[in-house]
Amino acid sequence: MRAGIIARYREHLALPAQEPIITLLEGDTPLIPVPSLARELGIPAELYVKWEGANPTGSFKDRGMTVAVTDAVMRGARAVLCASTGNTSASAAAYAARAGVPCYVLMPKGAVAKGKLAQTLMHGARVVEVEGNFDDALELVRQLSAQHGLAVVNSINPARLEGQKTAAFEICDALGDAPDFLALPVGNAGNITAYWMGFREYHALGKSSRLPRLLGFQSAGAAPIVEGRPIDRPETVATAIRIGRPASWKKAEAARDESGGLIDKVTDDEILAAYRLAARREGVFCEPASAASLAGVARLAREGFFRPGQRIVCVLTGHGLKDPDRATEESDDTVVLPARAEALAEVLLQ
Ligand code: AN7
Repeated sequence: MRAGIIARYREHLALPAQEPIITLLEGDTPLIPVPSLARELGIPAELYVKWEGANPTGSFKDRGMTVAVTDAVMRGARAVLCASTGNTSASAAAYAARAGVPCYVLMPKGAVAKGKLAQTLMHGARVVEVEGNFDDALELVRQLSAQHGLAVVNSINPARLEGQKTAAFEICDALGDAPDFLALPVGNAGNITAYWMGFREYHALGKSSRLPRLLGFQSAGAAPIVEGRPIDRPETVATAIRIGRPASWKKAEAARDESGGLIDKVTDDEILAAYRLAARREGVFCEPASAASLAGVARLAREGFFRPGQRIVCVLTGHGLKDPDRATEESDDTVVLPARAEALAEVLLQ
């Protein structure tokens, strides 16, 4: 039975005992072995995906949002506020609806996938499209919250990272230990920070015998950490990680260095190839940003990076249904036929 991450991991969360807990029974997502994908990508190691699209609003953000919104309600927040490329806002809007508090969202104008916008609006958030990018929107959020006492639920809120670290616990619980490598997309860099917190904490408690090396991947057109400088006009098909000034930049570098890992970039073409492959070979339909983790691992595999016997977990951070435009663009057209059996057989069975 799903219990939600607060009930399940309460003793590990820096959260005072409190009611009510605002939850949609997030977490407990599947860790799926993907041997066909491993074969196809020439990976000699065991490959798994952590399927975060199985969360209530279809992304990993729900793990952080249950803690952040519970905390905001406890503090008597008037409303919650976030900047978002779409998944944070979908999650914030859902948890705010459940808590009965207003949700205000600043989005980069015209740059959010349709499914995410639909979710955010459907849950009743007040959405403002900012004439700028995500980084501009987050800067506005910082200014606004300071002046008006609103609860910011972006990952600059430590409660978000507390919740998101539970994904690392689940992976260790499922495998019986930490994997050799954990690969994930990097945008605002909150998630890589949270995973590293989670793995370190489990290790310190003796619940795992070792620590994984973290492999973070940014889009080539939005790779500030890789380039070592902020990107003023980030561009990528992976709109979720179209971020030029990650808030947790330094913490992501620390996670990379302390774990002996790396943060690299992958091109849009590599991302889209991995996106299609996961859907077609394994039945796992993630969004483009999520496929950056697979694309990065595919690249490293080509360079002979992995060894037999190792275990790699790729975090698939969000569901493919969030970006229906990209999905249809990357797929074949449908066939239109008159409603007659002969015509059908001719097309399908030739
Ligand atoms: C699917 O929703 O920043 O490095 O505003 O939606 O922790 O930022 C989303 C980020 C990866 C990057 N995969 O995680 C937002 C937002 C998906 C995402 C990331 C995001 P971070």
